[in-house]
Amino acid sequence: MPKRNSSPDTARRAFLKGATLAGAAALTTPVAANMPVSDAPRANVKAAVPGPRLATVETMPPPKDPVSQSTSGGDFMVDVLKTLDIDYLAMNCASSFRGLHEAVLNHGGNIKPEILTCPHEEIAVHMAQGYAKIEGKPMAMICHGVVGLQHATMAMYNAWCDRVPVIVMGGNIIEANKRGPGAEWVHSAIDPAAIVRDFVKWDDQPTSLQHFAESAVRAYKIAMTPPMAPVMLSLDAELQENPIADAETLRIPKLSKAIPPQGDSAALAELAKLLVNAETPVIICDRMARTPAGMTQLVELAETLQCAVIDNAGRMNFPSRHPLNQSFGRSIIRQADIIVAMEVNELWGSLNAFSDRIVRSSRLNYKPGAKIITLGSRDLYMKSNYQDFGRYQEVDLAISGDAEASLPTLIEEVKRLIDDGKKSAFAARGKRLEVAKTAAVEQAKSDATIGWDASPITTARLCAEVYGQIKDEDWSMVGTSIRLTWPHRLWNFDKPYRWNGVSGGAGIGYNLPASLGAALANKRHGRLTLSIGGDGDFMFVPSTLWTAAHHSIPMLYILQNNRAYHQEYMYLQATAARHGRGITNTEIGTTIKDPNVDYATVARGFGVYGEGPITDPNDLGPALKRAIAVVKSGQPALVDVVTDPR
Ligand SMILES: Cc1ncc(C[n+]2csc(CCOP(=O)(O)OP(=O)(O)O)c2C)c(N)n1
Ligand SMILES: [Mg+2]
Repeated sequence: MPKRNSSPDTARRAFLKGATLAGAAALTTPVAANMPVSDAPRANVKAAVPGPRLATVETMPPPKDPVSQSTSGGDFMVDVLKTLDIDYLAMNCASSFRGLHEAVLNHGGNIKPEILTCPHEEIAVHMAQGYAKIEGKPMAMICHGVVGLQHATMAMYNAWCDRVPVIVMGGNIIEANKRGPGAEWVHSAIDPAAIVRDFVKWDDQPTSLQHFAESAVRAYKIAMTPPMAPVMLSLDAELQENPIADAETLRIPKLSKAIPPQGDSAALAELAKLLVNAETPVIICDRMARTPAGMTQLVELAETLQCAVIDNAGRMNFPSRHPLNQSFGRSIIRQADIIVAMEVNELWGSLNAFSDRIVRSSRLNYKPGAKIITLGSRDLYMKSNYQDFGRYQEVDLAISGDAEASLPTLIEEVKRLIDDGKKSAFAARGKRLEVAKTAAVEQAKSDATIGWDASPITTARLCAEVYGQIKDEDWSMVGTSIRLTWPHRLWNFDKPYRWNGVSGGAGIGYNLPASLGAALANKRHGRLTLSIGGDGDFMFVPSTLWTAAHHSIPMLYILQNNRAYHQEYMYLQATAARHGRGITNTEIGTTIKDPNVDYATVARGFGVYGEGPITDPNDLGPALKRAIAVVKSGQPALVDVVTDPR
């Protein structure tokens, strides 16, 4: 990478030199090449619109001179994307955006954006989700009319619930009289974004190139303003493919990113007072750290107060081994007199215990009378249909503002209020928390030895073996299978890129492609990317491995193969038990056996190094070592580990 394509004449592509570009970064010089215009790649109408109903298209006389135009709207669109510093365009190719696709290659030189070939639109969006969380900026994806968008939807939902920016684009043919019969009709819509409008932050369907420029810049700005989220632009195929009529009037507007808002300063001062005077303050955080500074600041606040931090791990918020990290000692929430929730999406779930085993019931998990304060952008953005906001939680003070942006002021206020008396009380509190933390880590290490030599391999042994192999590398753990908490209990997550959060919408099929997107972002930093994913998750999107091999994206993917959709298997068992009918039938529809999948062979089939299935725990270390050597050489590798369910 990047893969450059040969390109047609510069003259045709340099048309925009005359366009007025105010403020935006200067246009990147189009690719120089000496290919004569007549040798430029031609559209293959047959291939672009296959199917028996297209006889009319196929029997039409070939166009007289398909290269008579010297500009295309797609070229201008590419120039707009370049000013937005978009490195990648993930896609599954399609005729509805062939104009933009061709312009990316032949006008843009397949650089900024560079095309990522994805066998499924869900892979493309999930890659963008994983990438943005490491890189701190979005990538773009483009999909085919209504059908590609339908494939993209669940991943867009995950990214939306996860508050991650993705620039989604889709091809469409707006004018009915311009659509070819068959596919171009069934793939077009008057309002393509209708299907995703509930889970994008903004969308538009530009009807001119100037409109495109303004909407693309606006879309980027909206996507990147906290709370971040995907945005969607529908692109008319004619607008992409036709010559530019008005080059001299086109203008790419300046992008000015919105500065994330701090919470109200008086409210932050009030919060500081509550925190400093509290006996047992507890901070709960989820999608708090937007940038590496977020973690540093949260550490500073917690250390200043010597208070407990519960990290729900939606981002890399707080070092896992920090003495104040009490994420696996949540009973502290029951002792808290002040609870501060930072960028916690569903606070009710953190403050209440819920059971659905017999009847659906819940109970408070915090001390009655404890003061609850929220700090975050959650209250600033809400939609009605999809219920990702969770149950209503009563709070005492709701401070609206970006938590990371508010931390410096909060820290300053807290420091101002601390005297020597407080300092020594805080130090004693910190000592107690440190003792609890040390005990929790020792307990985790001891728990991890249970069934150490068992086969199938315990998930604890798996995680311990993996950590043994990576701990001296500059590693980045970018995903885990459902409910796998061992890494956070056992490993030292101490840098902002050590962890990349979770799916957001709990839509399975996230982990493999999102991990690959994160691996792409990590590649240029030379980090060792690894991820542990469930077999069920893998089965949705196995062809992600082909993209990994095709684009040489190094990633160690460890398949936690319990030969089941085990979470659902357990739910079904609990339900059958409750209904008093026994669990003998519960493997039906919940297991991935008979036949067992040979994932290493699947990986090799996609051109990826594969190890496994590993069933003997003693084989695990050597297999991981071999796979890591492959990853360090710049290629992806998969290790299939047959584990127990947990
Ligand atoms: C798109 C989608 N389909 C189905 C589910 C329901 N579901 C939740 S967990 C799960 C099992 C996932 O299997 P795997 O990745 O192997 O993890 P395991 O539960 O075995 O640890 C399923 C199917 C879901 N969350 N999302
Ligand atoms: Mg499984």
